[in-house]
Amino acid sequence: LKVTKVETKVYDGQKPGTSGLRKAVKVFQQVHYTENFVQCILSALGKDCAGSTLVVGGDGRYYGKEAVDKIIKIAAANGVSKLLIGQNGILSTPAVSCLIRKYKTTGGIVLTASHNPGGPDNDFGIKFNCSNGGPAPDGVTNDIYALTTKISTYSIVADLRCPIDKIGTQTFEVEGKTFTVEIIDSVKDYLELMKEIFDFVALKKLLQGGFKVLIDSMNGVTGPYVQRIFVEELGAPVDNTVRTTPLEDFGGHHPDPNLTYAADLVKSVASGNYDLGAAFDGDGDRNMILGRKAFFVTPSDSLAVLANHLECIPYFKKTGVKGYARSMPTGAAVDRVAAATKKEFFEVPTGWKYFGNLMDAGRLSLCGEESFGTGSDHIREKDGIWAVLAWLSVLAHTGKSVEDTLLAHWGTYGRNFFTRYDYENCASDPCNEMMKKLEELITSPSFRGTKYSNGGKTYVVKEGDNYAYTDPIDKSFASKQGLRIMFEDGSRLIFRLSGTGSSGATVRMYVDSYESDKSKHSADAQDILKPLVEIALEVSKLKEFTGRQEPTVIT
Ligand code: VG1
Ligand code: CO
Repeated sequence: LKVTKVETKVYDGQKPGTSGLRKAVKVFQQVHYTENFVQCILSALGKDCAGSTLVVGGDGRYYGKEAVDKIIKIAAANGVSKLLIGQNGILSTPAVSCLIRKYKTTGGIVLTASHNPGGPDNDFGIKFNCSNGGPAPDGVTNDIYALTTKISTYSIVADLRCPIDKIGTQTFEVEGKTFTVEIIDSVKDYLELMKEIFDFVALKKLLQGGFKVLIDSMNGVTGPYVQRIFVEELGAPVDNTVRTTPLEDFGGHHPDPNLTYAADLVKSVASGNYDLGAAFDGDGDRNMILGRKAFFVTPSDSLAVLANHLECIPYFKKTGVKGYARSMPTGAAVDRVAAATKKEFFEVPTGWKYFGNLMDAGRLSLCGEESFGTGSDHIREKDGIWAVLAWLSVLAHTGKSVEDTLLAHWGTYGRNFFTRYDYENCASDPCNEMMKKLEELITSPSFRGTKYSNGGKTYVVKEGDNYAYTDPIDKSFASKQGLRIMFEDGSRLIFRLSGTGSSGATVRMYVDSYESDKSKHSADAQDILKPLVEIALEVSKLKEFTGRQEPTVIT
């Protein structure tokens, strides 16, 4: 087979965001668009590209198979020696991370737009993960982006035909060199890892002893994983799992596990006889946990509860518990567990890539984000199925219900009330203007000490800034990671523009506030946080700038 060089032109805007390049499918379908980006990923590997092995797979969304085909042909032309590809292109994001680490590959290419809707009129995405299994750090994505602004040709083996529907190895002869493609079972290696981490005997006993779960894969990639792990291995009845067939358009839904987009699950768990409900996003790295009667566990609390119970998971008995971390906007509940257990604690910018160095350095065991992401150093991505198995391990060990676990946690540590308001798909210019004005206001010297009152509560500004982070391991610096307003009592308001949307701007407004008074712990977060929400809207003038009276989604 022969390599050909194809002339191409630069496409603007191939800049990876919080988690890879995410655009409308129609954008990726433009002539050479996908090819350009894939070529730049491989070019950015430099001398590590020739002879390398890469993992390839994604969440099964529309355009995934075409993208895999292009990657095979371009990888072959660039001297990659082997690709490990999930059958039919299916691999969850955590499974890719697992495979990269297990087979010590140079990296992997993940084809997903995560929680964004799929289908011909929706989104697609391409993300590169490095040899540690984690999303490429800013340094690498900046290199890839720089290459996309200069590209003039890409290399391809146009005549290579490689079906991806059957497990097995295929070899090709490309200009005298052997190129191998191994199509692998999408679930097997990930399942083996889960069996090393958790006590499957204990979990099976729980699920067969009357503890009922309802698990919703939202027609994303986790379906086959749920079937194999929860049904075949742990013996959950098959009708306790729903939407387990991966669909290219996720059934027309938004595959995002939260109270709004997983409303069907909430309804079923609220009215049914289930002890735990769970849902995952399109690529399987996010999770939502519900208790009986749909008692909602915020991701920030979920992280804190797991941190407080790691002794229930065999893996951590082996590795010990190193430290804890959360992204900056995440509610500060885990901070208290870290302090009480005298473990190291880190706050990092939004995006899982910022946890990787800490894990690689052996300083971080468990971390999470408010955006329904929870995970540990077993891989370098957040992991939805892992999170559910972790919760089941805790419940099997303590014999408590989800709700009682939370009440006990708040009783010990107090409760951090948290909410996030999303204003999706707003016009970009006014949002940028809002952020600019807000930054000027909150960083001006006179902002400190300002008093804001609402609903009978008064908050005094302690500090305001645009969050910046220096990685403790390699000293890399990330600036402009979100506007923070911190009050004297520890409450925080945070504003960010999303880095995962494919068009327009999405404003995220986060509110975190601590309450030690036990009598208030069962209150509704929206009631408790109302004064702070009003203050946030007032300070930012969000309604004026966005023209939106209400958020698109509240989580
Ligand atoms: C969002 C979340 C962030 C998460 C990212 C990727 O980013 O806020 O916490 O890491 O999505 O999640 P942003 O920039 O839109 O706020 V997912 O499940 O892609 O992989
Ligand atoms: Co995701």
